[in-house]
Amino acid sequence: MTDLIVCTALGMEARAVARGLRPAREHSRVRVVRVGMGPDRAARAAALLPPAGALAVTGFAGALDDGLRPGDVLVATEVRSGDRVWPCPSAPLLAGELARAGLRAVTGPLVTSPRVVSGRDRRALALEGGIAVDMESAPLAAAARGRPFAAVRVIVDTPAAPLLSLATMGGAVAACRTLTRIGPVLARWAAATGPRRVLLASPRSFCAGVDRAIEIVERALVRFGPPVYVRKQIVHNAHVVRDLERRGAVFVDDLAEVPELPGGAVTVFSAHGVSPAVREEAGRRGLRVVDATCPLVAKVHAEARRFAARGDLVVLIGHAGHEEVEGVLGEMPGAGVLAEDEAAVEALPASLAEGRGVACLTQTTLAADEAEEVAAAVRRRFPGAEGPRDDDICYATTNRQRAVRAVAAEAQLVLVVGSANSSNARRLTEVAARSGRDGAPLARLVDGPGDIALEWLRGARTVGLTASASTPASLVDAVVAALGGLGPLDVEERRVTEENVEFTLPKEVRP
Ligand code: 0JX
Ligand code: SF4
Repeated sequence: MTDLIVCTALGMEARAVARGLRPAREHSRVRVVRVGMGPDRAARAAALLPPAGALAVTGFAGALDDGLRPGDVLVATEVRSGDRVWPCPSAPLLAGELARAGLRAVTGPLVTSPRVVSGRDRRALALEGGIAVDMESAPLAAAARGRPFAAVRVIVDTPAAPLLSLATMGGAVAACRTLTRIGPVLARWAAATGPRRVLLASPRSFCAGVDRAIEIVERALVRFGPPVYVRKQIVHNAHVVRDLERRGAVFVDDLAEVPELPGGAVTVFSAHGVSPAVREEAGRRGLRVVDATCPLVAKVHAEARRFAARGDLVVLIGHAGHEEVEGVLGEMPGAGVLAEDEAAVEALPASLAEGRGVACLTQTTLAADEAEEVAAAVRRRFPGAEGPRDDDICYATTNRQRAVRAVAAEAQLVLVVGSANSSNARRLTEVAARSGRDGAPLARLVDGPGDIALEWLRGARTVGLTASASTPASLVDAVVAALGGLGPLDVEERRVTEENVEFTLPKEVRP
């Protein structure tokens, strides 16, 4: 059976994409089929197509959306014709891959029209929600009958530069070059198709501290109205931050960026906590603070103050520059030292501990196995050192690491959904990479489906999937949906424990 059939309307489109597919044709069965122009010819050709693992349609398209420019590559999230809609769930994967290939990829609904549209027709289709229009995709989408299907079109004309204008003719040459670059991406997409199993690690995604922190910002926006200032990212997730920004939150790196407002600007401290110096500055500035520090981070602060007050040297195991680490170190000036790894512990001068006890704390989001090795080094270096407590690394971090270990043992690929600046997301990825049974699985941190490289999926029949404590569950759903566009999915959950932790809200935003 053919692995991939790529359909185009015109001969020039077929030749352009075939050039790009040439290398792929050496090791897989790829056919380029010219179906002719218009839905009727495409439907007739579709009826004659041989069976194939995956079906794609490519070529030129017209923009309906004013935001699209000639040369943009539209990856259809769905193909519409009249009342019929064919979803194309793998669109985010393809769009991400095209973007990494250097193309300007956008996703959105593609409408198939029976004729070339212009003027009023174009506006009518735009009002129905389509962002681009072609004349062949719908009958081909219908012919796919549930097999992986993709429609990838290069925009050649726009509402401002309609078809057959001089500008459009010039654009056709550039569009052909773009089609050639789309070829290898379609080949990688086809190579990633096939049935697979997805093992969902559970627990995954938001912890109680993140739920609370986001709710605090949402409630502050409702109660006080925008703008609500937030010191640092409320949690380390780009999607959460973008969503709250849209709703009126203003994220600042430093309190100095918060303006003077009558009565004091409403300012939220992030889930990762702040040092006493930041609290003092907020007090001096008369800011109306709402503290979203996770109670479990606050507990580590309290331990730091207790150890420092009794005169101990306090070794904090954590990562330099992380906001939580800066906040905790700020609680114990002159008493706290940071150790990132065993070597850092060995390098601590013995004189630091002369005449005083030694205690040890950890950041809440470390890899439990690594942190234990560093803690053991602290105990070797300073016999009698107290701590860290088992629950310094919080319940959510521990549970997500246990769960990812369970799925990694069975998977060829583990996807961790989370942002690159999230400590717990990075630790989950590292834990997964160390947890394979027969050799480590490939473990990758992705912010969303668009970050998944198609080559990782090639041959990965079992994919483990988890998300950091700061990642919305909707992003995991988006990854599952996108993988579902590559073939039949069998989704199973691997639950290692139940979570039922809840925290109360601070009084400023309590109902
Ligand atoms: O970078 P971290 O893992 O500490 O933070 P993130 O990703 O925002 O996770 C939730 C907040 C955790 C605080 O302990
Ligand atoms: Fe709190 Fe743990 Fe979540 Fe951090 S990861 S916010 S410490 S529950």
